[in-house]
Amino acid sequence: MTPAPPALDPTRVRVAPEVAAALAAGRPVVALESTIISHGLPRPDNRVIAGHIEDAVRGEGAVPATIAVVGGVVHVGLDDAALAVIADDDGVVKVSRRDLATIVARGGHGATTVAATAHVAALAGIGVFATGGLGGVHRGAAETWDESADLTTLADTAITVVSAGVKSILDVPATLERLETLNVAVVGFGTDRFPGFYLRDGGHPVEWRVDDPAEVAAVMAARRALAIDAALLVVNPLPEDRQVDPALHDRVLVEGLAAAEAAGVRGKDVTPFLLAHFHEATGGESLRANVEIILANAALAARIAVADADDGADGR
Ligand code: PSU
Ligand code: MN
Repeated sequence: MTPAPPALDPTRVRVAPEVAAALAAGRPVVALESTIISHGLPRPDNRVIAGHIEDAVRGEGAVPATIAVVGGVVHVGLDDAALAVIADDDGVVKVSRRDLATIVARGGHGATTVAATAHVAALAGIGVFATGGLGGVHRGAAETWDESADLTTLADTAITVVSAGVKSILDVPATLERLETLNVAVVGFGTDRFPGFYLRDGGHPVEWRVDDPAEVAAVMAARRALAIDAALLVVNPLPEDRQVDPALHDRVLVEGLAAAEAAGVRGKDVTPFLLAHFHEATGGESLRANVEIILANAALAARIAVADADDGADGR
């Protein structure tokens, strides 16, 4: 179980009452990111799916805490009005960790990436976080230097993150190398292979395998005892029969990379551009997989948070 949350300035960070009560009582809480709602999923489904993600956490006995910035206040746990802003407002900015303070100072709306969400979750004392796919090293990064701040944030943020690996829109082997360099531990949940988001097997091995949430909780407890302040990444693949057809995947990937290049897309617009291309070019098949992934990750994160809270109750 995570240590008692620190006191926060409520004019800048507002922890929803249900989340605050759960944290104070040592009950399981799962943080959720909001960039997937604003920039990763199409309207109007995005708002409905956001609700389903929270339901998936509740279904396993944990409290969901979706994180976003609304009117310059970082929200840890969104009410309906705040969710409506993040899902539907055209003024919502994609906010990484470096942007957080600026958007707060300006009083703006922001959807948090994995980096920003992990930072806020750790600040609020939340130990487990679910996302779909992590950012990583982009193809061509040796020239563009385009590497997601998700990686360096996970290097110095003590949190357990559940993701379906990274998408093949990225340079997957380079991302794995960076995770190693940055001291981010990776464990495969029910797999020895690093998942490729839409694909069960992203083409590379994972060194450590776990098969049970209690095993993850045991690793979390050991990490606390050893004061390891980097993230633990739990990679959770789609079942084989739920993945996107690999041939379709490979074709759409090549087209999407070429389209991004032709359109001159750069910087933080690259990921949303490629995600939108996938959703369109697969006729909704990638969206189907994306939704299944985030629901599965939310449920697994909740089971891990429950196992971790049980450990805490045993005094570990
Ligand atoms: N990768 C995905 N889906 C996503 C994202 C990444 O497969 O929705 C989002 C996440 O919020 C992630 C962010 O933290 O994009 C990374 O963006 P960038 O590469 O600009 O750091
Ligand atoms: Mn980038």
